[in-house]
Amino acid sequence: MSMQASQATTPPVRNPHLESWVAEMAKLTRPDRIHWCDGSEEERERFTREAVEQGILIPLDQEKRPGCYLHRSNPNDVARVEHLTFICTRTKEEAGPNNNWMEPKEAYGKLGKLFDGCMKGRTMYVIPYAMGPVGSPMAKIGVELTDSVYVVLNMRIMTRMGTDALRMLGDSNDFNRGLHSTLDLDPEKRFICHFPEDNTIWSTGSGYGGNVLLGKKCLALRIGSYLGRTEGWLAEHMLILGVEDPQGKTTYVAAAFPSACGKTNFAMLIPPAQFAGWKIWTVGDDISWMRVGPDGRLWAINPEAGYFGVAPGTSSKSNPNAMRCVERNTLFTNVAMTPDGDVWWEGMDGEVPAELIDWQGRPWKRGSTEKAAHPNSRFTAPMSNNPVLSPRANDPQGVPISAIIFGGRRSTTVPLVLESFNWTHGVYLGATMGSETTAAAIGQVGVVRRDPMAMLPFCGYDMGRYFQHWLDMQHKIPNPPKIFQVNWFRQDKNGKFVWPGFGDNMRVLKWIVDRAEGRADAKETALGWVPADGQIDTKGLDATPEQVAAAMAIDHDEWKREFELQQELYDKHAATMPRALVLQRELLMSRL
Ligand code: GTP
Ligand code: SPV
Ligand code: MN
Repeated sequence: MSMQASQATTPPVRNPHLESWVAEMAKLTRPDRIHWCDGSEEERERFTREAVEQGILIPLDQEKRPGCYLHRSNPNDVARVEHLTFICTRTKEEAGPNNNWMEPKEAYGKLGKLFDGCMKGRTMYVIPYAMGPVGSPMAKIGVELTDSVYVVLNMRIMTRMGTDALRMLGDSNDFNRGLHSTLDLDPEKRFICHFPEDNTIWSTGSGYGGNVLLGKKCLALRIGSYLGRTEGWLAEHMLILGVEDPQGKTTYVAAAFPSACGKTNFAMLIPPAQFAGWKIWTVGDDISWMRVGPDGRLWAINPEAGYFGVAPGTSSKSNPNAMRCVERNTLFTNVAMTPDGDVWWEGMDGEVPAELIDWQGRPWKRGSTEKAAHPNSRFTAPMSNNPVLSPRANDPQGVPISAIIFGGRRSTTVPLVLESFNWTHGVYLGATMGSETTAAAIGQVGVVRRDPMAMLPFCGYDMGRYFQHWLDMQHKIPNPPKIFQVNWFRQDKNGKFVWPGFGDNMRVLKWIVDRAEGRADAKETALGWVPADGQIDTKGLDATPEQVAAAMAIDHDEWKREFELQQELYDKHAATMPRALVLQRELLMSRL
């Protein structure tokens, strides 16, 4: 490590492959200091203190929110940047029409120039981390090199970070190599580049969430999906939850909803009062890695250790468990601050405060037309804060999945719940899913786009091949989960949600679990199986029978239009779209 050696802490576990790569990256970026993170409490305290001194973190009232801090990102840097995200494979075909592609040599050259000397005067933090429970055969190791202490503190919550991860790696060369620099946060220098063939990620010019916490979307989903295809498993944008029935039997479900479409809420759901004895346990709220177990079932782990959750809309009414998660040891990004040092966002409990400091640090008054918190403001909370954390969340084997759910945000057309006729039809339902865009990514909000399996921004290779991989998985899973589709977001003519959602989604989930266990009735429609009359328990539901009917309605004219909308997906992926999915679409048309 030549000139840096005297200013570097020593790695707590030695690994020559890792050390030579760190030295090489240090030669490129030229930091003043290199710090090997051990993940200790002492280290967290020190970095938190330094981040406060530098104005990167703002302490909140430590009595109201012990261990909690606020971070304000650059206003030009508040969400994922899909147009600046690249898959850098040898051929463009490998990345597919769903991804931006850059030739690997060009990408290394372009970002190499940006990285050249960029850490002068700064510290390079070496963050070893594990995605997945310690000791899990499904876990993967990554190492992120970054010049952002905010990234270090977030990665410490979101992953198993530090010496434990290094011990898991041992002297192996099999780890994801992540390099990140905020540079000067110039959007012109912002690139998120993935090199799946090298198990490498380079990220420049951003300091926000999915762009820079490289274990999350970059490794666990984009690189993960690529590895999953070659190694025969699935990396998905899915929550994982356990449904415990009154007899104490727990059934596990995984559900893919696009960004900001309800995964965290569903994963922490509290059933309505009359569901006595039913309980939901959170395994994960964003990502699921699934493999076939020795029993022929699909087994899932949550590779993460924390929640990077959407703040707006979170309240003790919509998601009481999330409110408990953020009571302590939580980092808030781009929320508003109250005059007494607490946090606030649109949709939180109680009266809107008369005065606030908005997410950009400006004074804000009640009645202002501008939002006080950014629509994509978030909390980073350790999963150990979750009162309904599944006792199996740290199980190295994961949990067996009985049902897979796909769900989009659709104000029209898509009914409350459907069960697929079979696996291939289920893959078709997931593949053709549409959803209205949200603030989780930069761009227009509220426009319907195809978001296959909620993976459009996260699939690290050609989407047609990804569909084929899903179809192929059927032959590898002797006891496959059943596949369902849901939509919580249908609206009436006045733009009001017809289905109350949140805790009441239990009513739909119960039917799904009962179907998976073979104990509920369904009726056939052109789209799939739907609950037979009376199968969705509406006792105590705050909705009229007309609203429930509107949520479940299937309108053939709307579906003929939907059928046309799907054409875009089929055209875009014509080169690799599996025949089986073309056939599924033709079958739907003939049923309609
Ligand atoms: P990412 O972290 O971006 O992947 O998002 P997520 O899928 O975990 O979304 P989250 O649960 O944070 O929900 C996003 C927004 O949807 C929040 O503002 C919620 O209040 C809202 N939401 C969640 N569930 C429901 C529901 O059942 N009905 C309605 N109407 N809104 C919901
Ligand atoms: C998402 O956008 O799906 C997220 C947030 O979960 S981020 O980590 O920023 O991608
Ligand atoms: Mn997500």
